[in-house]
Amino acid sequence: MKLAEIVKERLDKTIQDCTNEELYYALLEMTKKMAKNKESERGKKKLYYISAEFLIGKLLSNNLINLGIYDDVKNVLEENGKSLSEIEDIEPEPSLGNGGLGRLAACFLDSIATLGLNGDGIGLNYHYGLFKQVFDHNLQLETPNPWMEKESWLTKTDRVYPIQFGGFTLQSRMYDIDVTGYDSRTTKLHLFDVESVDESLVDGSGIDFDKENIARNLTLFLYPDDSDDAGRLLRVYQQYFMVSSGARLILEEVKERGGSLKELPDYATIQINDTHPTMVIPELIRLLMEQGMLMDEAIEIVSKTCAYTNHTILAEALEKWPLAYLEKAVPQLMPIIHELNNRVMQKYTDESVYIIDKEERVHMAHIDIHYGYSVNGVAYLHTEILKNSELNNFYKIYPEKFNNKTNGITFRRWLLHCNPKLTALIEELIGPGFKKDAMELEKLGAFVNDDAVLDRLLGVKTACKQELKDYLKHTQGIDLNADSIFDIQIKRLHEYKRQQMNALYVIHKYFEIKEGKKPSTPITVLFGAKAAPAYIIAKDIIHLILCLQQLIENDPEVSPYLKVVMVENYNVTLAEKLIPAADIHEQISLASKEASGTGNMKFMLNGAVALGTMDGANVEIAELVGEDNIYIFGESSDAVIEHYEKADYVSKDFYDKDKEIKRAVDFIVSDEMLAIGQKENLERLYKELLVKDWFMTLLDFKSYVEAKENALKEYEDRKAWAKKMLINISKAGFFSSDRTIAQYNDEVWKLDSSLA
Ligand code: 26Q
Repeated sequence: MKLAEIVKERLDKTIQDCTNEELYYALLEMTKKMAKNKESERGKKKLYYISAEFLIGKLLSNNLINLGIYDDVKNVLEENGKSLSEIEDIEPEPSLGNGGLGRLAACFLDSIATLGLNGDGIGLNYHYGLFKQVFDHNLQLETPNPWMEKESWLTKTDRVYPIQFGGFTLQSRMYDIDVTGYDSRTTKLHLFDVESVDESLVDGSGIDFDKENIARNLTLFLYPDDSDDAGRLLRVYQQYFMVSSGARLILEEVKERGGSLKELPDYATIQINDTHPTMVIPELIRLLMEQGMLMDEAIEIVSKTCAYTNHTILAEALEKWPLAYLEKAVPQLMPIIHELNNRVMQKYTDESVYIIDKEERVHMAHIDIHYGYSVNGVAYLHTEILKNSELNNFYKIYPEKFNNKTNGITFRRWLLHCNPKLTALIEELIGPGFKKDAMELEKLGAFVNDDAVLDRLLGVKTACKQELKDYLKHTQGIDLNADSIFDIQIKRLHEYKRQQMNALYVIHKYFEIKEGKKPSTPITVLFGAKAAPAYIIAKDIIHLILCLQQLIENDPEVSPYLKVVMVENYNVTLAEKLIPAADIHEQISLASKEASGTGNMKFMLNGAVALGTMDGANVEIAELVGEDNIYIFGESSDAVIEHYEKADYVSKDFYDKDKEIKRAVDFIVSDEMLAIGQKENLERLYKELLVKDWFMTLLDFKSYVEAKENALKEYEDRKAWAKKMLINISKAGFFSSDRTIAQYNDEVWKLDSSLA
C-alpha cells in the first residue's frame, strides 16, 4: 500500500497537507504492514536470543532501508515538500539498553533477519527504559524516558502467561516488534510486559518509585538503581519474569511446530546474553518436570539447549545473587538450583566452580557454564583471558565448550543509514556488492594512492562534521568549529574505560596552550556518556568534564584552540551523528578490561582512526589495519594482569615522580575549578586518583599523551591521514555482524541456513 493511500485512508488528506507527525504515523503503519508480509517459516530448529537489553535505536529509516524503499519514500516526501529527516526526529528512541551488550543484541537481530535464519529475540518491555540524562549545574540528573505511544512499533499479541513469584502471581503479555532484514525476511523481537504496571508510581521528575510494589513497578525501568536491597531484589523479579515468560513461549512453540519436549534441543537453541537471563536454565528444567519429565533427563535436555555469552571479566559485574533473594522471589526454583549445585559438588573438589559459595551466594555464570553446551567470549583477547585466567578452572573441566565469537556491527545502520555520503562514494568506487558482503570493502585498497579519491574521502568527512555541527547547534545549542580535529569518546561512563584519562589530557593541553604551545589545528574533544545513577565516581567524572567544558569556553586564551563538549543524553541517535564526524576515536580502556568494544568498529567503518590500548577488539583492529593506521599506547594486558596479581601499582608514585601528571591531577581541585564546580565531587575524584586509581590511569598517562600528540601531528598531513581513513574502512568488513552471526550459527546454533 502506498503512503498517499494510507494518509488518505487514515486522515482523508494528501501528503502535502499532513503534518510531520501524521506522516510519521502513516509511515509506521505502512512499514509494519510491509514487514508482516515478509514473515515466513524457516525450518525445524529455532534460535532464541534472550537478553535483558535490546538497544534498538529508532526504527523508521532502518526499516525503510532494509525493506528497500528508503529512496522511494524520501523522494515522494520531497516531491510534496516534506523532509524524511524531519519526520525521523518525531520518532522517540526506545532506551531498552545500557550500552554495548544491548546494542550488540540489536545488531545481531538485524543480521539474523538478513541472513534469513530462524531466530527471534526475547526481552522485557521497559516503559521508561534507561533514564534520560539531563545536565544541571554541571551534574547528571536522571529523568524518565517514556517512549511508548498509542501507536508504536510494538504490536500487542494474545500470548499471556501467569508468572508465579513467592506469594503472588503476575500476568505476563507478549508484545512484538518486527525486525526487518536487509533485502530479506522479517523476524521478531518479543518483549514481555506486566498488565498491572503503573507509570504513575514514578513521582516527580526523577526516577524514584516504590521499589516494593512489584506488580506495579516490574517493567517501569531497565536496571533500576541497585544501590539498595529493594532495587537488587527487583532486578531478580525482572529477570525471572523475563525468562519464565520466554521459557513458556519456547516450549509452546516447540509443541506448535509438532515437536515433543524430549526433542527440545532439535527444535530450539537459547543464547543467554550474559548472566541476566541465566534463570532460564532452572526454569526450563522446572517446566519440563512439571510436564512429567524426570530430573536427570530434564537437566540433560536443557544442557543441550542453552549456550552462554560472557561480556565481562569485571568482578562487580559478574552476578552473584544471595540465596535469600532467590528464596524470596522464586522459591520454586530453589530445589532445582540446590540440586544443580549438589551435582557439581559431587563431581568436583575445587570450590571455585561451585554454584553456591560459602557466603550463600549463587554464581549465575557457574550455572551457565556447567549446564550449557557453549561458553563464548566476544573478542579474541577476551576469550583467551577467560580460558587462561578468569575462567581457567572451568576451562580445565570443559575445554570443548569454550569458543570465541568476535563481536560485529550491522553495516545497514552503521554505514548505509548513518553515513549516506560515504556509502555513495564507496558504491561509486567498488559497486554495491559490499552492502551484502562486507568483505568487498577490501576492494577500496586499490585506491590508497589515488589522490582524487583521497580528496573526496576528506570531503565526505568535512561534510559529516558540518552536519554534526548543525545538528548539535539545533538540538543542544552547542557551537562546534567544523575545521577543528574531532576527537571523540562515546560509551558508558566507567572508570575502566578511563574517560578521566582523556579529561586529564584536556587539562594537560590547557596548560600547554597557556604556555604558548598552540596546536596547529584546533582540537575539539567530544564526550558522550551516561553514568549509572548510583555510581558516584562515574558521576564525579562527568562533573569534571562539564566543569572543564565551562572553564575553557570562558577562557579566550585557550578557547580558540581547544574545546570540550559533553553531549547531553548520549544515545543511539546521537551516536549515528557523532560517529561519521570523527577524526580520532578514543578506545583507551585499561588493557584486559574491555571485553570487546563495538564503538571501535563503528568508527573504523566510518573512516576514523583509533587511539587505543591493546584491549578487546582493538587488538584485532590493529592486526588488520597495521601499526601505521592506528595509535596504540599503554601497558599490555599481560602486564596489567601481573600488576593486579602482585598488587604493586601505586598511583601516588606516578604522581610524585612526574611534574606534568602532578600538575594535571592537582588542577582538579584548583581554585579555578572549585570556582565552577562542587568541592565535594572534585575532591572525591582527586582522592580516588591519588589513593586508589583501580584502573591505573596514571600508569598509562604519559604514553597516552605521547600517542595522542603523534596522532594530532600526523593529522596535519592530510593526504597521509586520508590513506589511514581509507585503510580503516577497507579492513572493516571483518566486523560485520553478518560474519559474527554466521559463525555463531556454524559453530554453536547449527540452524538450517539452506532455507535462507
Ligand atoms: C551486573 C550485575 C548486577 C546488575 C547489572 C549488571 C550488569 C548490567 C549490564 C552487568 C553488565 C552490563 C552490561 C555489560 C556490557 O554492556 N558489556 C559490554 O558488552 C559489549 C558487547 O559484547 C562489549 O563490546 C563491551 O566490551 C562490554 O563492556
